[in-house]
Amino acid sequence: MALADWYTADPPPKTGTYRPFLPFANALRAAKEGIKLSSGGTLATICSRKHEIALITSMTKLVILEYPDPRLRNKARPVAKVDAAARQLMDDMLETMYASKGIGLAAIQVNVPQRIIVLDVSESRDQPLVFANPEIVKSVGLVPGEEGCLSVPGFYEKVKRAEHVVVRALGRDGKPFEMAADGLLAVCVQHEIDHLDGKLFVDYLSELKRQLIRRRLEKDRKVRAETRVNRAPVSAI
Ligand code: K1U
Ligand code: ZN
Repeated sequence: MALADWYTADPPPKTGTYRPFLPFANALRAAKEGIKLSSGGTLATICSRKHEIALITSMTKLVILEYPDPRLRNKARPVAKVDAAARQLMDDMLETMYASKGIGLAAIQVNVPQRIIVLDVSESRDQPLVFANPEIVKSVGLVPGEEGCLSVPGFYEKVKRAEHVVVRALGRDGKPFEMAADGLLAVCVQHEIDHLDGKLFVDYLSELKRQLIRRRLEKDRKVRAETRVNRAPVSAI
């Protein structure tokens, strides 16, 4: 999402002529959701009134590739340094994951071949986790669990994964850390690391199931593309 560039401290009056000012609405949401404001406040005129504003760090909702897009098979390269560009990518990925109602996302899914994954398996959706160069250094047990994938929309299948894992990675601050995971977190971490190696959960299914999923998604995409053409204004055809 192209988040607001501005935050206004004082909302414009709700008169009959007032129409929602999108950047303002987004900015309020951003502020509520805890997105950082820059310190440089200034003044702007909105609806003939002066408002205090401050810059907000902009974020972007990225496009998620869909199976069987061959770019999902690319292998991600290690992140050399967690710099500002890597942090921006992490933030954009989190934004994309939350907007898509996912619990994880790998950079490969947004066509960036870097070893970065983001997750939030909390019910409150307020515990983001960010991993650069994640590696599983310990795994114990093998259990089946239901999996979905934002790149394979609408399909949920059982896959066997390690029950407990320990992940080593660099955090958003570039510092190394280790985290033990089990339950949904363990499943999700393994699913996301697979993405970085060009692997999808459908690869654990039978050829027959994979084909069925691929055909359905290809058909859906065709229908969507035809609907877009039919709805396009005459001047655009
Ligand atoms: O990588 C992805 O595409 C995200 C994926 C992560 C994931 C979900 C479930 C098991 C393993 C990995 C999703 O977020 S799919 C959509 C979803 O929100 C979900 C699906 C099943 C259970 C819980 C959540
Ligand atoms: Zn996935």
